[in-house]
Amino acid sequence: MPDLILALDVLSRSEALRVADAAAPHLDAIKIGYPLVLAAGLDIAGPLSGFGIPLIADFKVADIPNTNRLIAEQVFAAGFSAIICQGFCGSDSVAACVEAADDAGGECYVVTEMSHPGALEFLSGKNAELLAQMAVDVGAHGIIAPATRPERVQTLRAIIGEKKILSPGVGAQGGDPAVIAPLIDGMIVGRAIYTAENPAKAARAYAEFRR
Ligand code: O7E
Repeated sequence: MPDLILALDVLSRSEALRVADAAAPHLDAIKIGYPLVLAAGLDIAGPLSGFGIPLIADFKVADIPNTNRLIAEQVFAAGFSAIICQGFCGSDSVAACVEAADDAGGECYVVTEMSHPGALEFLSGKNAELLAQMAVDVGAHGIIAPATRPERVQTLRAIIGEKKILSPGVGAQGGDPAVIAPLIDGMIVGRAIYTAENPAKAARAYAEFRR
């Protein structure tokens, strides 16, 4: 059963710290990305690190290897424990993020199939399976796979074996935590916690699905 990872896509420093403070006792990691970093600055990583749980950088890095490495080095220098990259740029681009993660003692996760309906146009089926195999081949620490499609998570699990699966799509996107929890290593939940009237209570409810 999985860790609970808060997707903290709020748009101010004060709101980020309010939600994180309430939910932190029930969390195993916090994931932040463009919404919060563009609104509040990368410096937000400092106070969020103060909650004592790992911070995951979700910039879905998707560039040439040199640029990916430069981005990944900035991420780890800012205090993050893990970075998320896209796989579709190819194995050399992903390897650049994996190497930067290894150098920093961190982790790199590769997006395979995404959770939204439009993912079915390009980022699913055989392509997702090729991305998962590539993530294994370049030594990534795990993949991102959709809580909205548990059967696809099972298919991708068969490819990656013991590597970790972090899975968004529970709650606001309709994924069922009871169904997906036994299949994954990390459950990513955003709006169902940070827009809740009582984020602590919401986080505690999702934490019930942890190991
Ligand atoms: O729907 P929510 O509010 O629970 O938020 C889900 C979070 O997961 C949000 O930050 C979104 O950007 C992210 N996400 C998906 O929803 N679907 C995906 O396929 C991939 C991600 C993601 O985070 O990728 C990297 C982990």
